[in-house]
Amino acid sequence: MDGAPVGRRVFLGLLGAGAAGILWGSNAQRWLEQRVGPYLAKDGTGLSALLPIGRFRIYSVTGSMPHRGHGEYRLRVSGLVDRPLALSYPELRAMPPTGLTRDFQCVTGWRVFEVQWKGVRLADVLERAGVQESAKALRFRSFDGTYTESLTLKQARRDDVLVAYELEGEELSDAHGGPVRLYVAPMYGYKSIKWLDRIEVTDEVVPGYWEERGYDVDAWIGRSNNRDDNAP
Ligand SMILES: Nc1nc2c(c(=O)[nH]1)N[C@H]1C(S)=C(S)[C@@H](COP(=O)(O)O)O[C@H]1N2
Ligand SMILES: [Mo]
Repeated sequence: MDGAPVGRRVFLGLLGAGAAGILWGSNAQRWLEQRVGPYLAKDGTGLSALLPIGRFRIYSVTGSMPHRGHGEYRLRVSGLVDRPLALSYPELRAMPPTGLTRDFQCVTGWRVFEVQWKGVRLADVLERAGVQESAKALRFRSFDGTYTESLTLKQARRDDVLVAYELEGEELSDAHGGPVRLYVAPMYGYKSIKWLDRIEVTDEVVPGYWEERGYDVDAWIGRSNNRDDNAP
């Protein structure tokens, strides 16, 4: 854990700043996310960090806020592929974009209505890498060094699964997992890994960070984790 420890006073200060940000509008929101994001508060468990910024809560299991600039960013695709990739940010941007507007739901109960996402379809990235016959699943890694996620190949090829670089019409902030994160629209938020670093194409599903801690690997909204009450 290399996040800065946050004292109660600072935390309350951030809450106040967050509330003010809502009043100032989206520019202030963005400023807040970039500037005060590194001082994320840890909750009682020490596992997750959250702050009410904008309409989202900001989660980071490491309690830190990794940063990678557009210039140095690469999305690596390796494993059971014909052409391993290291896609730069401009290369991703040059691929055909897809926009999606959907509710964003965390399995713990909070929900953000009608969030606008933009990115490239994960299916297109996989197509570019040339997935081999024996492949069955994907393993995702974050440059926070800890978080992982998984999808079956069938899930990954859905039209509503994006390698996302924009949120609400703006480049993804560090807080929301920029410059590039996964966005798995039909599943709970924990599948949407932030600070996406690497995709490994594998022959079996390897459960991700929260899945090793009890959450369902198939995280369909409304159909998993005994949360049918949240069905859309
Ligand atoms: N790397 C990383 N990705 C992550 C998480 C995390 O802690 N670390 N939390 C997940 C969970 S549980 C949710 S609900 C969403 C929250 O996205 P947000 O922080 O942009 O609101 O990110 C998901 N992706
Ligand atoms: Mo979540």
